[in-house]
Amino acid sequence: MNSDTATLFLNPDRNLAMELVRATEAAAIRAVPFIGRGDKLAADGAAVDAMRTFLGTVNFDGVVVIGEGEKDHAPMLFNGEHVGNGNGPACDIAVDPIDGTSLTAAGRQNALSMIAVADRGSMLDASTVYYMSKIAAGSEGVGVIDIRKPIGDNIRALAKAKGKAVSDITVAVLDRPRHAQLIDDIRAAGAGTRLMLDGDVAGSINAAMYGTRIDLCAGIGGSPEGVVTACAMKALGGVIQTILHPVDDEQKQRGLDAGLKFDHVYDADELVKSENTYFVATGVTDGGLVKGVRRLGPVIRTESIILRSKSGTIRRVLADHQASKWLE
Ligand code: VTB
Repeated sequence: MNSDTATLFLNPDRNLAMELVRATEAAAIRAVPFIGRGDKLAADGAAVDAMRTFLGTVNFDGVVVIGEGEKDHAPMLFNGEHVGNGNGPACDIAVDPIDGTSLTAAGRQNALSMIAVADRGSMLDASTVYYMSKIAAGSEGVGVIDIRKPIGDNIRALAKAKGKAVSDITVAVLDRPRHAQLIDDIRAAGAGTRLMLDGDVAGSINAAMYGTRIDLCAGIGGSPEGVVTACAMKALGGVIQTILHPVDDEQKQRGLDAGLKFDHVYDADELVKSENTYFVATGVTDGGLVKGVRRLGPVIRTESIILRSKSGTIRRVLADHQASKWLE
């Protein structure tokens, strides 16, 4: 047992994520009435309100680095807002009360409420550049995948590292027109795709966890989601590599002015400069990572996943909440 392990198990400290999960549970529960109702803003508003309320009970001093937007556009959980009760570690926090508001409004699967936390000042602020190209895999992909290489090379290298046939490799990709060539290249290499309407954070986590059907997650997705994914990858021992993808010269200039680098590979250590990361997510609707909120007689059942980089522990938490305490 090395000294770090001994320290952890001889002197266990608290797992902040065990408190944070109450905020994602609350957000998921409050989003339920809006599932399938066609109003993604109303769903998001209910989840934001619930998440912020419960974050106020958590013993930490969090600053929202990735939130609902700038203060003049987002009344709550705006970038720069302080959350938590102020007693405890100074942290950066990335919140997505609903990752997949369109999924929720449409009543589709894979909507999640999620939070990522790391030491104060450690999360990359890439808010000036909305998208980044990403590739993510589990521990077998560490030192094996390379975002600068063609997807076919990465598929073959990962298959070899995992001891799998290329034909058994599945790559999760957001189902977007911008990915048409990527999807063709994946299939031309002999692998299969798992097309996602939304949610490449869950896609990347599924690629990094054991026992899932996804081996790799690739494509262009949100920069905030890339930072959140990096927090999860550090807990899972997985790998993520990203390259910022500005949509126009104006956005690229804003990124340069913010000190961001282009044509540069941001890996997990650059996306979040901390070895003490937390990630929690609660299912809003059923999905590949966790089940959605269910009503079972007098209880409301939530399923959450809780990850922490220091221990590498992966927790799944089923919670039965007394419906009478949640429903007016
Ligand atoms: C991405 C992905 C997110 O929205 O940001 C996507 O990372 C947005 O892509 O998980 P488009 O702009 O092409 O719609 C999500 O899927 C959900 O927020």
